[in-house]
Amino acid sequence: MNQFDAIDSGEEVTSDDYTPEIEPQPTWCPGCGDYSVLKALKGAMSDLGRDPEEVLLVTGIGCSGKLNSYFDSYGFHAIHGRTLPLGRAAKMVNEDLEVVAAGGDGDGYGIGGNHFTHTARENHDMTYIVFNNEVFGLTKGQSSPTSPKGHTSKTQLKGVAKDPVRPMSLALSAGASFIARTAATNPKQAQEILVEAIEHDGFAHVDFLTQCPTWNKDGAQYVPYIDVQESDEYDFDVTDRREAAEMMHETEQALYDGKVLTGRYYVEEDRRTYQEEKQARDEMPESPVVGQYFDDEKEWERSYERLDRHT
Ligand SMILES: Cc1ncc(C[n+]2csc(CCOP(=O)(O)OP(=O)(O)O)c2C)c(N)n1
Ligand code: SF4
Repeated sequence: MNQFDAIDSGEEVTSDDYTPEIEPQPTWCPGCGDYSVLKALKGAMSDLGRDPEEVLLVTGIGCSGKLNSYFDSYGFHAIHGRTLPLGRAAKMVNEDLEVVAAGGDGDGYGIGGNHFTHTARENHDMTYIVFNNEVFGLTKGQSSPTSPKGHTSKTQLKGVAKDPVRPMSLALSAGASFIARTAATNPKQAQEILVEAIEHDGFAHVDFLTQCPTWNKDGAQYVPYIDVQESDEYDFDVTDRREAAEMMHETEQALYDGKVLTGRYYVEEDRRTYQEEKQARDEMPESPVVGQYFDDEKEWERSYERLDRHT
């Protein structure tokens, strides 16, 4: 039994359970792709029957970071680029918690890029949604790590001189065990992919293409998507690392040629999560540490004694 079993009221969980009682008027621009992420995430949680009390949503700084103002679960609005270390820490002390981290491409692949590679490497059991709109939205459209080479903005008047980050390839080489790309224009697939990502035991990375009609009118995010699992044109094994790498490479190039491919790219089921690795080494208890805070007074007295020794 986990600590959340008592919460289960037996009633069906619906998307509305994730809507704040006093619902704020979203400050996202009309037509912004971020609305789709909110809808897909609420839908995924209700498909999974997860109560809001069992869920922690950690968001970064950016338009995307406003997600937890409109999503009623436990929430933490982290500083820029720091969703993953916070989410990891929460999951380490309370593994019954469903941890979802979410932020923009600037947040995740730029300032938080180091955390991205190491969280993937360690295979923490959590879901990471990156709103990939290819610009810094909140700070008014500067070029971001996923902006195409040559992209012009107020700070890049002569066009970006760098090649863009290839996020799925990066996640794969770093060691993520579930990698997918979906698009705001594809709400059904987005919701299904989020269900699979959240259910996955290990680090699940979802590159979510979100259009920014205010600052990135030329992005490929508006082009109708192709689902690589549905299309006869593509045939690859999502459990085969080499085949997945080739498909990712093709997909990430295609985006910059104006063709949007989406789907599941890599799924590795049999790898231990970081929590399991630590438990196998007797470095982490089987039951959540957060529970011991309430159950085992002595343990905490001992740790306070240890603290005293350092003062
Ligand atoms: C340490 C730090 N550096 C810079 C900023 C300024 N800043 C706020 S949001 C943002 C970019 C957001 O872009 P992105 O992560 O792509 O999210 P979006 O707004 O597009 O959803 C920046 C640079 C900040 N808040 N903190
Ligand atoms: S600036 Fe772009 S990303 Fe931000 S809310 Fe508006 S459309 Fe969305």
